[in-house]
Amino acid sequence: METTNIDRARDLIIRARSVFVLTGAGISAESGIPTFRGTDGLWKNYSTTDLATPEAFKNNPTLVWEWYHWRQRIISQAQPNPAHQAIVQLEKHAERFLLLTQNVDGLHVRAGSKNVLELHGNIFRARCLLCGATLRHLPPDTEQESDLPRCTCGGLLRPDVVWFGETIPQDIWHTALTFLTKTEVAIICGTSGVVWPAASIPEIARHEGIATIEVNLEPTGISTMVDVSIQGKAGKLLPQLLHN
Ligand code: BV8
Ligand code: ZN
Repeated sequence: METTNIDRARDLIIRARSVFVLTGAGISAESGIPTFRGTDGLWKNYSTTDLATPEAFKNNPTLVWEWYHWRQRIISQAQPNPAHQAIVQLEKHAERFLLLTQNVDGLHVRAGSKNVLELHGNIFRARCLLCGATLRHLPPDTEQESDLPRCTCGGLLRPDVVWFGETIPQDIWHTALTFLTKTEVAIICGTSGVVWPAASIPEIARHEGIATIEVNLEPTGISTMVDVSIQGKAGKLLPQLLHN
């Protein structure tokens, strides 16, 4: 009987004592959260890259906070989906496990993942531009975005996420790469692979001779680079992959 890509991927995972997972917006799509580059990624005709920048916040903090509060409301109503849950099970079975997510929605932690690094920050955390304090921040009850969120010190708060043009947290990046170079299998799930430096992970894995598996709805720029590329919905495929 022909060995399917799922069989090959499942075999790689079962044999691995150490597993690295990289996720992107696609893993939260089945929780109803718009992806970044998909058709549903637009808000009031702004593209995400128009708004997720320091310049956008400097020019119009009210508009940027309105976008983040809109996203926070969608995420608060959302639930982790079977893809998030399958990764929780994988972590329980692997001897060594690390999940690096590009997502800021916090759904992996809500699903029960433990060893999670949030490369681009968290949408429910804000940071004070004046004193640097970080704190949990939820959207105002009313949709009116009259006042900008302020710190107790009076400073303006910004979302504690990494915007385009901002450097990623070097400690997180270093921890992720150190783990990656010592792992046997890297699963790359639900990312279009266009945002750097996360997009460099499949290349680094291949260079280190690590087996790479991609799970994505459609082919991406890394599909020809990985050892096994499986197309379909993460919520359906990951449970199949990870349940031996
Ligand atoms: C930095 C937080 C440098 C904010 C985000 C080198 C080359 C080219 C460009 C650059 C480069 N170096 C830096 C850049 C610029 C930039 C960049 O990469 N730009 C891109 C657009 C070209 N990178 C940066 O600015 C980064 N910083 O490198 O610093 C530097 C150095 C010194 C000094 C100063 C600076 C910082 C990037 C971080 C940006 N912040 N998020 C917020 O969320 O509000 S990125 C944002 O995109 C999200 O985090 C998102 O997760 C991430 C990546 O996108 P994806 O997750 O892949 O989502 P996308 O919608 O694209 O794709 C979804 C995928 O899922 C699709 O493939 C789809 O098919 C699939 N899918 C959908 N449904 C399903 C599914 N798959 C499975 N099942 C499904 N059901
Ligand atoms: Zn402050």
